[in-house]
Amino acid sequence: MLTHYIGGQPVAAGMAFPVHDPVTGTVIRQVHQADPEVVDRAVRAAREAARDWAAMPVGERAGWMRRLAEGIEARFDDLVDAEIADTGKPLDQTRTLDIPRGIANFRAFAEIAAQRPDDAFHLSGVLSYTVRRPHGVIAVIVPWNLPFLLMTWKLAPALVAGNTVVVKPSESTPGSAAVFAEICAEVGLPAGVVNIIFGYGSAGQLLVEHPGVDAVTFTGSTSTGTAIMKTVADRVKPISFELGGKNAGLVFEDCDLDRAIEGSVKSVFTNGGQVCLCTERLYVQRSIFEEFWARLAIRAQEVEPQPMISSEHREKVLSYYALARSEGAKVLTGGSVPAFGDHRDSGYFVEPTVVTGLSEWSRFNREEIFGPVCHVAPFDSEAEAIDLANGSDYGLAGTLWTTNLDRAHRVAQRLEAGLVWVNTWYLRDLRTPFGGVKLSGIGREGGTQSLDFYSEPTTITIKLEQPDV
Ligand code: 6OD
Repeated sequence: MLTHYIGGQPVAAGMAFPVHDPVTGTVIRQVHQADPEVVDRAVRAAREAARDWAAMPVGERAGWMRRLAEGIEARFDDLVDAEIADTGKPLDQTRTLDIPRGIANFRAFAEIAAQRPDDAFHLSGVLSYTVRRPHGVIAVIVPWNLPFLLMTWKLAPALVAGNTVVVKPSESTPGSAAVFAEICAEVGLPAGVVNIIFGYGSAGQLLVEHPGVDAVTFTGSTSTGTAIMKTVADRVKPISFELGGKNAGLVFEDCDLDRAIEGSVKSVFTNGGQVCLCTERLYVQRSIFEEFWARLAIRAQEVEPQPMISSEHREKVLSYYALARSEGAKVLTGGSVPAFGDHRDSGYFVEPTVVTGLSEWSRFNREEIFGPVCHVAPFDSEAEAIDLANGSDYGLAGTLWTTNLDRAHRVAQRLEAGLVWVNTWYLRDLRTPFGGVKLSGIGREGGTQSLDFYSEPTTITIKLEQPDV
């Protein structure tokens, strides 16, 4: 039974809930659900630790971040196992992306924070400078699609900036967070600096509304984001939200076609399409449209199906497959449930799917699906491609496939998105701002932008006596 981690101790309290293996649908573990008492205990533990942690020089906190990175390295295989058990991710992806990014997150933010100068302004005998203070206690609400990557992406800057945290992982994916709790204890992180509570959305709700929580960081659906926003509005808590996406990929006739097809396969189907950055709308210049979709459909058939995180999520994705048909789409490949003839048939798989023929105003083309599926449509001009990409309520990521350098810059700068990739997808430099516009979120994390969110500046202004000269 997985227990909460509060004040440096395992805490077995609250009802039990089951976690299912998405590959087989069977129950793999039981976990304690945080009730109001558990949430309160976790926030109090974080508050008690906050003063000493904030008073520690940043260089020392950076040292703790490096120790956590080493702790992750030492428990690498356990983290891989826990992450795969909860998500059904491929081993290769887990070993090369999910867990290594945890190590990279702690190392990167240790460096960025330790090297960051304060601001100073001098003007006609007036000296102003800023000092940055942590907020105090941060609620970290983590989704199920990249559980370890996204938990550490938020924890590292929050902690190095001097905050203590209460983390609430998704109810579907508590495993790697539970191993991380053990790592915190193993490296000797001061008690109460990291607290981890488990449970459904109701536990997250109790956490964000707790008066002892000073700020909230959340990655997940736009609907949960708006609910959190309403909850924290009365106390004006700072929020950082990375929410949904309906990301467009633009494929120009001057692209390297092989590269564009392989890149699009990756951007549509990675993690079973369960990444907020995945492409769900592909627009292809008309002269190469037929060849592109035909080859994409063949490649989609070669993609190993991956399980959706839960039976509910699989039902949601399948409901969009049905919606596509009822809205008049032509299904180019997929559109159903794969039959393996083995234990996976009771799991949460759906077929990688490509459809075409829908209007831009169809629900299929407007709503985030979060599965291994995209719609392909032709365009005639660069201006039309930009309009199509921008014609969405979301604005997280865009991807361009072109060998024309001028076009790459021109189009990239006109896309209404927080992130644009050219001839690649999901290539990350952790120092860059990361986040979205419109319904895709509020604020940016990454590099110094994370440190800005996890702290507040105080400006100190001194009138200097002007010496007689
Ligand atoms: O790579 C990252 O830093 C990041 N924040 C990825 C988010 C993916 C959302 O599904």
